[in-house]
Amino acid sequence: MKRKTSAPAGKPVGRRVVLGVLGAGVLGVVFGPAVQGVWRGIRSVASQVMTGGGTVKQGAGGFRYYSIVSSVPRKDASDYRLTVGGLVDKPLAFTLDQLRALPQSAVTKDVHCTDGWVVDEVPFTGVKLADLLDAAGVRPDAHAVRFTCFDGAYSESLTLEQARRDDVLVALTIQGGPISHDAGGPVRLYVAPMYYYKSAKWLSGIELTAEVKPGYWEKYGYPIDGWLPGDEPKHG
Ligand SMILES: Nc1nc2c(c(=O)[nH]1)N[C@H]1C(S)=C(S)[C@@H](COP(=O)(O)O)O[C@H]1N2
Ligand SMILES: [Mo]
Repeated sequence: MKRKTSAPAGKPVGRRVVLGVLGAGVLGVVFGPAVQGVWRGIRSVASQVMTGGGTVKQGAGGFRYYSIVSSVPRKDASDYRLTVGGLVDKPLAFTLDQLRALPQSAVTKDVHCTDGWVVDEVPFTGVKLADLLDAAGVRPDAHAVRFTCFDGAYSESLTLEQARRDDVLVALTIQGGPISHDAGGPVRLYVAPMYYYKSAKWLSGIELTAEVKPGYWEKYGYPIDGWLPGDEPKHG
């Protein structure tokens, strides 16, 4: 899996630098023009926050390993559960085998982190999030979906319309194999049209809510809509 050379290579220079000290222009010089616009000002916020207690390290195949907590329990088919609850007619809980038995979809797209690294053409497979929402029966007063993780800390959210897209998966495989623990397995969210921070690792809960609840990084200034350039729907 090749890595785009426009992404910052090797050691993440400047990740520990306090963001407020650096203007967006300086960040642009340090990191190059790979990520533009709103992201240039807030990129690397994630890494700086995580040096406080979480982890950033070089991952496999061009990925970096991100976690906001220093250790995450391991789960497998024996103890993994995914709940679907909140504003639904029928709250559900799935084991890993039950998720594997549902119809699987494939999505392949470049993965982009707001920190500037990119992994080209990453194939994911899994269950369409929309299928799980339909199985639970979304109530009319639900307009958003909140995701929680068995790391006990991370959260993300989407509007219901975003969540129903065909390229949003509850992913069970990446690059042709099971999702490793470090990559957020056994089950992670994959929101293909958005920056990778929207793709919650170690997914354990899907909750239908009346309105969008800001996720973990949104508290640090990340936009709730993480559209990749060109993927933003015309109607907004
Ligand atoms: N639970 C959890 N999910 C997460 C994160 C995290 O720290 N914890 N980081 C996000 C960010 S910013 C990115 S870029 C990707 C990183 O995925 P990777 O560690 O598999 O490369 O996961 C996203 N999902
Ligand atoms: Mo990220």
